[in-house]
Amino acid sequence: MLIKIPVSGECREAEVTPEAVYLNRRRLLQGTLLSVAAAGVSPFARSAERYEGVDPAPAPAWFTEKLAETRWQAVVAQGEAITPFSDATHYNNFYEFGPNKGDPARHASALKIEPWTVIVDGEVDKPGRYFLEDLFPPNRLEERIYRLRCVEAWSMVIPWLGFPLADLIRQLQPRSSARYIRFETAYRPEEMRGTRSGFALIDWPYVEGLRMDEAMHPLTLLAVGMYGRVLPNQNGAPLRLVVPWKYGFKSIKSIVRISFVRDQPATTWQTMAPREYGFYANVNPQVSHPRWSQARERRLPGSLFKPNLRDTLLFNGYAEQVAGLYGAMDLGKDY
Ligand SMILES: Nc1nc2c(c(=O)[nH]1)N[C@H]1C(S)=C(S)[C@@H](COP(=O)(O)O)O[C@H]1N2
Ligand SMILES: [Mo]
Repeated sequence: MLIKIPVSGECREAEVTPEAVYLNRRRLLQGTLLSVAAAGVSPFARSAERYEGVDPAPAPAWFTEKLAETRWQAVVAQGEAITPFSDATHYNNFYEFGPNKGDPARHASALKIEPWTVIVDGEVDKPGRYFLEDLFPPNRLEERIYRLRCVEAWSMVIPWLGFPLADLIRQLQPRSSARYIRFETAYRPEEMRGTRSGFALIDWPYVEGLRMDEAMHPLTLLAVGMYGRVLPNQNGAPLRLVVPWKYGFKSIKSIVRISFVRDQPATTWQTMAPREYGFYANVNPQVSHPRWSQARERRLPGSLFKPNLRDTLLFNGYAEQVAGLYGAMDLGKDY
């Protein structure tokens, strides 16, 4: 099914490419000729080779098959560079593996991701325990380049591979009583050293949620890859949520359970510090965190001498697409 993502946030590949996308052109050309000759694969198929410095990593068959048909859909403002792969994979928040930005890259490989199952339950006609491969809508994967804005005031630009959450929701047939979706991350102390330490007052498993209309919005993605390859464990393999107009903590990683529920779910950060982190968590430069301003952000990579600051945009720059979801809401109150 074709979704049309309208308006100004959208731009064509050609507009992003020159200064923005870290393409390895020579390898791309060679790779294209080879794959066309060998297998008749679309010359526009994307793969890790298109990005500089990306280790392609062995991928399961379902991923490789889908990759050949991946559809490009860039949703990012013009002139913004894609964050280098090494930064996107070595500066992470994934508290299950430790509190420091380097911990996930060091420790997330302990997470066993094959086989992976996801429980679907609640107000839904097709509940069950699904293997990841069986959960996929029949559509192609799409590549989406989105800004990721953390509530800690740093940001990146990441090319995700995935499919719209809406496609999966339609397939699972929620009942009209389902007004919210609740997501749960794996909780495996054996494999997740951050959950073993006394650190963090986090009450595992990590939980996030969306209102149904937010979940159905065409920008909301379930990602299985990034930079043309499978998701690295530290980025939430094998299945994570990406909600680009909300602070990064909404984009829950390594999902093992999707529940359709009547009431707004209690989510991890909101439960821990309700005055600091709301359920909605829409990116908003005018609504400060109690301890810091959200008006600006540090675009990674940066350095002490060149912090690469930029203004934070309402809804992280996706206002035209998503502001309508919040028409009557007071964004200062429902932060
Ligand atoms: N399960 C889980 N999901 C999580 C987190 C986490 O600690 N645990 N951190 C969140 C936060 S705060 C951010 S900013 C993003 C970071 O995603 P990235 O590491 O892929 O950039 O993941 C989010 N998803
Ligand atoms: Mo974050």
